[in-house]
Amino acid sequence: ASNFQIQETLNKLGILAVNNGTSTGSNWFSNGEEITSNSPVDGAIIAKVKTTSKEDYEKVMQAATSAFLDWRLKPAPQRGEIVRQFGQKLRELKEPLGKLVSYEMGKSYQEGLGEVQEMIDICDFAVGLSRQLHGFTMHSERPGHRMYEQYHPLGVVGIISAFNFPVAVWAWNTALAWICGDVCVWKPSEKTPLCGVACQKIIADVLKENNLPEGISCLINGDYRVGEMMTKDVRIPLISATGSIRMGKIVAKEVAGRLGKSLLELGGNNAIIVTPDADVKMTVIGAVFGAVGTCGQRCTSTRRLIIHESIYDTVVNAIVDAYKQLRIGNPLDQNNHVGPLIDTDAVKLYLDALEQVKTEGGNILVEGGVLNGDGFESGCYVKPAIAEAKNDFKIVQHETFAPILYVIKYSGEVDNAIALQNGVVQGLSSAIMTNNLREAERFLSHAGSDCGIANVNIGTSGAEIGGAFGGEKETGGGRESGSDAWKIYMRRQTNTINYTTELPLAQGIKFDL
Ligand code: UN1
Repeated sequence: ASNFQIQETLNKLGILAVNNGTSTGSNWFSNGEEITSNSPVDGAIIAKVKTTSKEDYEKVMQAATSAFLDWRLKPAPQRGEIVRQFGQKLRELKEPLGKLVSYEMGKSYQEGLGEVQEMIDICDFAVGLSRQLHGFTMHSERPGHRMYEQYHPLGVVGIISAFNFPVAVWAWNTALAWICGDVCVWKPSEKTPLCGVACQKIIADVLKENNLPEGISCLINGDYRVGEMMTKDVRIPLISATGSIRMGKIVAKEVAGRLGKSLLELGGNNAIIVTPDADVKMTVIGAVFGAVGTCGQRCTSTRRLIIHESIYDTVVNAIVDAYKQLRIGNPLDQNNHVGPLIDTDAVKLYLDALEQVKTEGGNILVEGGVLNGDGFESGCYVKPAIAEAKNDFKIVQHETFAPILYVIKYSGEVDNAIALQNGVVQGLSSAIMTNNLREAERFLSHAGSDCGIANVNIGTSGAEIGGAFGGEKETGGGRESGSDAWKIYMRRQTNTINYTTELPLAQGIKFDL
């Protein structure tokens, strides 16, 4: 049944239809070996997509670098108009694109739609920004001089994105990069190549309708070897990469080695602190959605709950009860809360983590396990699990991309909880549940959370696009999306202009000829 549905969805998106898994997806310049996209929903082959060979890559880069020469000359608000049209197309295609995300990646249909909504939102944000992109003006120490700074387009931006947000993370980068006057080359995850093809088709149509070169948006396909072509390429001044810490360290080194810029969004190990003054009902909703949403595969997923001993039993019991209500199954069926993991490799990592937490002395409160039988044929459906653990367990220190929640008890002051929350190498998202102003402000203070995102009375996931998104420490330090994240996509220039007939030197230096 879902195969039929996906056929219709692919047709609506205008990308090549499925023919029992034997047909190929759109090529978009590429002629390399084929990768197969399997749906974790039902295990079916959705399509095959050709990867990018060295020769293909060269063609893509030529298209991109030549498109940049035109694109950068277009006034920014006109670039914004193209992004506005792209956002409009996304509104029209929200349903099929959301469905494809759900079917190819496995997140719930609601979350698939939410992801497309994030794309639409960042387009709106970028359109407004295209009339700004402002620098500062400064007062010169010299009479009759003026100083200001301006931001210029950077060039080709390379984007490497992960399977878990197969469309939105690309849009956060491209919508901003485009209004900044850059062109983009995108390597989506090899686990979700069709989402990449679908997005490329949408923007390619917009560019064509406006008689603009397709090189403004380029797609390359394949695994890390294809990504490497970009990280090593001096023609790409900025690489924006989302994925594991391991991947980020390799990218950072490669790009820094040629003095390029990188924007890194790597792992999280996000915690919610639950203090004695927490609202238990809100805590349960925030923690459960944070831990099991997207089957625990968001960088912002809630991995740890740090609960005060005085309400530990109450909160833990309420959460364990809530887990009993969770329905696991086909994510396109809106009655289900939890869909599959991305693939069977992820299932293995999930099982290994559960083993390890037991070995290290953890106490399982909600048993995990792989589901089989009717509807679970893909082998990717697992039960969300909860384990009582210690923060310094090796497995708790590690980000497992799966629905495993570790509960950790703290006693005494909120500072003890903050120390536990900060006591990991990652620094993406964090939250505190409390109605106590002192605790909340302490958590947000210089002595509080060390993460890029710190929330009060909401969970760790579900960030809005208006804020800068990213994290500290091994999360990589990058910021994407809202606030002034656009600045990394541009080069800054300081300009000093003398409108007198004298040439005074700065710092009062005398130099008479
Ligand atoms: C990610 O998991 O890569 O805050 C990003 C959230 C989403 C973004 C997650 N808006 O959960």
